[in-house]
Parts: sequence; C-alpha cells; structure tokens
Amino acid sequence: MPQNPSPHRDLLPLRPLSRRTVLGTAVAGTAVTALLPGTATAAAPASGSTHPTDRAAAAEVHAEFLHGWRGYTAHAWGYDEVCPVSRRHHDFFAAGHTFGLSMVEALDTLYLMGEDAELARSCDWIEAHLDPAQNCQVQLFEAVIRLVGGLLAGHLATGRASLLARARELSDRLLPAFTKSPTGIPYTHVNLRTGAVSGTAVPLAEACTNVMEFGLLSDLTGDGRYFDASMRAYRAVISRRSSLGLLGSTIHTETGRWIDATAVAPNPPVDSFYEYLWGGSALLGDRQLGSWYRQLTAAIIKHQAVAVGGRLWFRSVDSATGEAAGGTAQSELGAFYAGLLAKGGDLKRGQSYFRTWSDVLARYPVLPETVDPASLAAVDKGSRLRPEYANAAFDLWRLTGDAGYKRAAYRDFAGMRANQRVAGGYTVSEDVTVRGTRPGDLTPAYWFAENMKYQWLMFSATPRFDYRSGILSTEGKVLSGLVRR
Ligand code: DMJ
Repeated sequence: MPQNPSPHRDLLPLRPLSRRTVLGTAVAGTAVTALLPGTATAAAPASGSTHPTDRAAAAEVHAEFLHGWRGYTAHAWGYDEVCPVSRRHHDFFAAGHTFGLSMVEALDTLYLMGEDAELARSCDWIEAHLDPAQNCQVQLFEAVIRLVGGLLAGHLATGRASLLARARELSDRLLPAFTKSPTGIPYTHVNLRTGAVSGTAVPLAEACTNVMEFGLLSDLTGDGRYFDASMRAYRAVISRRSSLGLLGSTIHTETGRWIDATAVAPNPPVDSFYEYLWGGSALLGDRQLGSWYRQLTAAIIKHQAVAVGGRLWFRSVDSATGEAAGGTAQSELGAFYAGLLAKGGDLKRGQSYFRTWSDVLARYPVLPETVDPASLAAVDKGSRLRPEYANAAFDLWRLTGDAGYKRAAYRDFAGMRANQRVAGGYTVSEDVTVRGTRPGDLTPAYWFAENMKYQWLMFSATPRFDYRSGILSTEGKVLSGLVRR
C-alpha cells in the first residue's frame, strides 16, 4: 500500500536539488550554468503575435475541442480513434477490438469543460460496452496510462462506481505482466483474457509508468497489489543503475540485464519513467519515489545536460562511462521535461529547457517530432499532434504565474488550429516544413486527454479544478484535484 493512502495529503513540493549539484556542471565546452537566468522570466518570444483575453482564448479552445469531439462522435463513436480525413475509425490496441479509447481519454476533459451530457453518454457507453476481458494482446504501458488512468479520472469526475470497477478489472487483467516476471520488471504485453504475457525487451517508460494509476487504484480500493507491483518494478530497475547513478533505456524482463545501456533522458523510450517518480511522490506522498527522483535527476544533470548552440539540451551517454553515445536527435516528447524539472525544484533549468523548445517552435508552424539540437533542423518532419510543449507551459505557468507561458501555449494552440484542423476534426501531419504541414489522417486519443485540457485549464479558470494542488498523470488525467460540482 502507499505509505500515505490519501492522495490529498502530503502534497508538498519536492525539496529542490541542492544548488551545488545544480550549478556545478559544465559540459561540452559551454557552461550550462550560463543558460540559467538569474530571474524567473519569460517563456516564448512569439513576437508580433496577438493574444486574446483569457476568456476569449478559453472560448476558442472549447470550440476547437468540440470540433474534434464532433469528428470523433460523428465518424468513430464507440471505436478507439477517429481518422478525420477519411472519416473512418482506427483500433488502437488490436485490430478488430475496441475500447472506446477516445471517450475514455476524454472523460475528465469533458467534465472540466462542463460538457456534462457528453460525459454522461460516454460513461453510459463504457458501462454498456467496454469489455476489459477481450481476447487480445494489449501494451501494458498504453493500457495503464490511457485506459486505467482515464477510467480513474472519469470515476473521480463523476463518482460513478462502475468506472472504478472497470479500472480495477482491467488492472487485474494487466497484473500478470508483473506477477509472471521473475525480476518484477513487467512484460510489455499481456492478453487480457488469457493472461499470456510477451515482450521481454522493456523500455524504461513502459516498465514503470504505472505507479500513479496503480497507487491511486490501491488507495481507492484498499488493495495494495497494484501499488506493490509498481514499486517492485521501480526497485528492480533502479537497483541496476550504474556507478554514475545513470540508467540505460531498455532492460530485459527475465534477466534484468540492460539491452540498451544508453542513458537517453528525457527522450523516449525513458521519458515518463522519471515523470512518475516525481508524480508518484506528489500524488501518493511516497518518500522513496521522491528520493529516487532527486538522485537520478542529479545524475542526469551532471552527465547529460549540455549546452548546444546556446541552448540547454540533454545528450545521450553510455550509462556506465558517461561518454557520449547513441544519436544526437532530440524528441519533442522530451519537452515535458521542462515542467518536470521545475516541479522537481529546479525551476531555472526547467525554464531554460522550455526556452529551448520555444526556439524550436519559433521555426515551425507546429513542433516536428525530432530535431537536431545544433541546427534545430527537423530530423523527423512529422507531427503527431503532441501535447508535451503545452504540458510544460501549463506546469511552468502554475509554478510561476508568468503570463508568458500562457502566450507560449496559445501560440502552440494557434499553430495547431491553423495547420492541423480539418473538416472532420484534428489530424497529425506528415511534414511540418511544408506549407499546410501535409495532413495525415488520425486524431490520436491523447489529443482529447492532453492538448486541449492543458490549454483549457490555463485559460478557463474553471472552478472544477483545484489549481493549487491538482496532479495530472503523464496522459493528462487529473488524478487529484477534480472539484465535483
Ligand atoms: C502520451 O501518450 C503520453 O504523454 C506519454 O507519456 C507520451 N506521450 C504521449 C503523447 O505524445
């Protein structure tokens, strides 16, 4: 069981990293400290752009959310995701199997936006149709952050016991991924009906991005098995850190050996591994998670923080030697780390990293998937309608109150609206370097959970969210701080 069973207690911010640790690092020829301003200022430049009032921005965000939602309900209702161009649907987990993923992901966003009728009909569909015992293999990581997290947030938003029961049944069917593992590091996939497991090469994000959902589930049900499974996985991974205090990126479920010992934080496939150390600590009041977060973050800052082109980036290194290893391209998925660093107590470095991504955004209509840190050239020119930049803006705005982060978020929103809006909703892009960004044909379900929620929370001042203490998961689910009214 979590040490502190109430998610509403012990929400103290983590102790900031010590100043000596934070500032004692200079790498790659340029002092990283030079990138850290003396004052807590400023987000994105966004020069020349106009900014509506918060009220007007909230109305715009709401309208665009509904545009995407109508695309889903009109063309893919009852299925996982909408293809808004072809107006077809997409099965996210397994062909021929639906979990109604987009509506599960949208539940707490619908609540926060006051869309109570849509929320009710989504809950009704889930109660009637969401089958957690389907004979198909699902990816543990995605099932936990999207489905379990979505059902839990939906339960917190509505009080419907059926959503908690569904989250619990689903989690029971996911548990074999942990309990069948000799090391405690979960298999990547599990068959929901048979409990058969597979996938022994486990990226760190997939191993441990579950303690927030499973900890909360243990708290709500009084059944400690979920939280215990998560903690065993964390212990198994972290006990295998190098003498430098670094972790690799992919590990073997059964042997516990590193398959890829390159430390790549905050990039995938490790990104949310670190996010959940802080998040689990904040949500559950677990001191061990907080301690691991601080230790591992200190090692990342020491060995991976690097100044490239006058900007803060994180290089990939061999976890054993600290020598540069692997590629240099940086993933947009890592942009969330600006917020995480700040939440973890290193506000200045978080702000610095946010400026890095703001500089990238200044070059493109929407952020590309990966960039070269030196030139900011897009390496992967696609855009998967990602939420990480808005997530970081939201976190930094909550911590600082600096309206610059709202402007940065609005710029992200406006770029998305101008380039990724189609008649049937919102879509991913094939190439952000060409005019119009060449539309693809998918609204990823996380768009309903994340992008629009961060924007809405920043501009709406909704009384349905506790801005002081609310805690969101990596998938944007509000796991603490929903105010029922
Ligand atoms: C989301 O599913 C989650 O935020 C996850 O942690 C990684 N990023 C995707 C969306 O980009």
